[in-house]
Amino acid sequence: MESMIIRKKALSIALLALVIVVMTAGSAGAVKIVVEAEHYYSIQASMAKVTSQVASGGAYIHIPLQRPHGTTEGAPIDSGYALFKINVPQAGTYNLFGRAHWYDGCGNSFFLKIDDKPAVVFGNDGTYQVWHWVPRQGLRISLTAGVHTFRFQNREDGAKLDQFLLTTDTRYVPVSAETETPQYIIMPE
Ligand SMILES: [Ca+2]
Repeated sequence: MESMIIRKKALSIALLALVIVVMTAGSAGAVKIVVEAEHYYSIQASMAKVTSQVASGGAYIHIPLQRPHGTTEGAPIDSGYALFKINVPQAGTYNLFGRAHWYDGCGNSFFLKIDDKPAVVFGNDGTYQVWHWVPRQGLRISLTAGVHTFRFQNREDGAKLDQFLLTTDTRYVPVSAETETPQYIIMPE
């Protein structure tokens, strides 16, 4: 009887130690994935790549400004998009940020569709005419290990994207342009 209790105690101590090891490994091995927006897998107009001295990697993608610029919250004029294939190294909760440049309050968002999930509005903040990371606290998403697709799609003309970033470190907030991590980015053959 007593040896049974001792064995149970030893087992629970071993389990606790295992939990601690797993938790420590998780926080120490935070994943950060940085993708240049111009390194898409595929692109469809009116989403377009632009070379630029002020963009990270010398390029960004955008929905070009229309003449006249759209000033109502109507449907997008086309379904232009850029599609990315990212090989996520470990399952977990990730925060997603985009380094964006918005024209104005009617040119400050994309639709973002991850895998087969419904598209969400990405951006729509009030910072215009300057590169900045959005959303401020990141978009919290759950990802399995393996390949996932990220589709930034036309919602408003005048919206630009330079990079996007995924991290399991939920306290991390990007400030300036980041160094790309090409090992996670799948490009066409
Ligand atoms: Ca870029």
